[in-house]
Amino acid sequence: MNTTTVSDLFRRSYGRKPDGVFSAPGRVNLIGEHTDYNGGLVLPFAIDARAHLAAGRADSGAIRIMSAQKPGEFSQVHLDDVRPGSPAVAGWPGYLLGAIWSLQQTGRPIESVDLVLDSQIPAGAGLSSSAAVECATVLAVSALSGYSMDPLTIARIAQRAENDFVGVPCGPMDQTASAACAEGSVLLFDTRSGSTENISFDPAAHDLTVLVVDTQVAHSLADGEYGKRRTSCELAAEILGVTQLREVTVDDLPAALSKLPDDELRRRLRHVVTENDRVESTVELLRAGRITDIGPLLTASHASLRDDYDVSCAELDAAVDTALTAGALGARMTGGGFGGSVIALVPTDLTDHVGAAVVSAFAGHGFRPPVLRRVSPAQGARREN
Ligand code: GAF
Repeated sequence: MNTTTVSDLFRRSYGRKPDGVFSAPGRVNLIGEHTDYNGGLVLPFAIDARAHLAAGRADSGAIRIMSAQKPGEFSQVHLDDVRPGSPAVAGWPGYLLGAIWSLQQTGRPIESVDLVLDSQIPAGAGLSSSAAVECATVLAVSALSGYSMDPLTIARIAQRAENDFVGVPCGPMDQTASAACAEGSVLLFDTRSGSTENISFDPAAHDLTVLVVDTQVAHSLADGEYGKRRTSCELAAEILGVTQLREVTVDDLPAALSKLPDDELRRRLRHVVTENDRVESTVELLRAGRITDIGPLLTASHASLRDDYDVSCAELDAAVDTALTAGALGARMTGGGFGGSVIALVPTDLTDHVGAAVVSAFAGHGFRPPVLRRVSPAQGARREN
């Protein structure tokens, strides 16, 4: 569905034209995983799958929400009931209502609004469908209320929705990618300083393709493992006497490792420190126009997430190993892990071959068939009309 069709659905649902159509993209993270809640570096790009939101001002005293993907479901919540934990906000509408609540928490009065959502980003695939919906909602409702907002403010409000309303303790990467990425670029986001820089990333110009393998293993950050990783990192930081693990450099690593009391904490630390270093190396290569050379860094990131951070799974490992054997220059899980998607950097003329090899390997393992997508770096959240 596109801007015109989401507008049509709005008109059919609410009997008038929307006041605006807005959209925000999903993302893949090229490299820099589980670093964003450690003050570290991340390097995501927005993908060309978006959540569209048609929005219109209303005077019903309520937020009314429909979704093209859930045609039978209609949500109507009085403005006074838009608060965390209210029975009225359960299920998928919670992402939109959470964004509106979070916007209210900034002190900006919000009026009632009618919304129609149409998202082409699969949920649970590790492609940040929820961040896209939150960012599109913040953008739409703030624009309709007359507030102009920069992308990083949108991202912060959207992240608060995820943390304090939906209840997922994520870091700032996904919402920042969805709000602030530029077409044809990866976003270097330093989560310690808050600085962002879009760096040119054009695989097609080098006859390369980024292939996403969605393992169809639905990941959930709410199930506790993600929170446990965060807690381990906070504990390691406390023992080392630093505010965040970002303060530990690769040079400091041997000494820091020797101060930690157990193997699990040591492996968590080693992942975070080496991953920040890999992001820096990747950025250097991209700035030098050497995109073809980043493959080994992607693959090393996967090994670290699998062996030190323990966030991979059999399907992710099979996708990475098969893609590499079939000719990918590098491959890694992307996002939180425990399922979700792999990205592989593949010479374009080998993309079909690599995809077929992964499908065949999944069948051989008895896994569900994966879903393959070619992705290109796309524009962050924007007003469509
Ligand atoms: C998920 C989280 F939402 C992000 O904040 C980030 O921590 C990521 O996992 C791991 O890099 O996508």
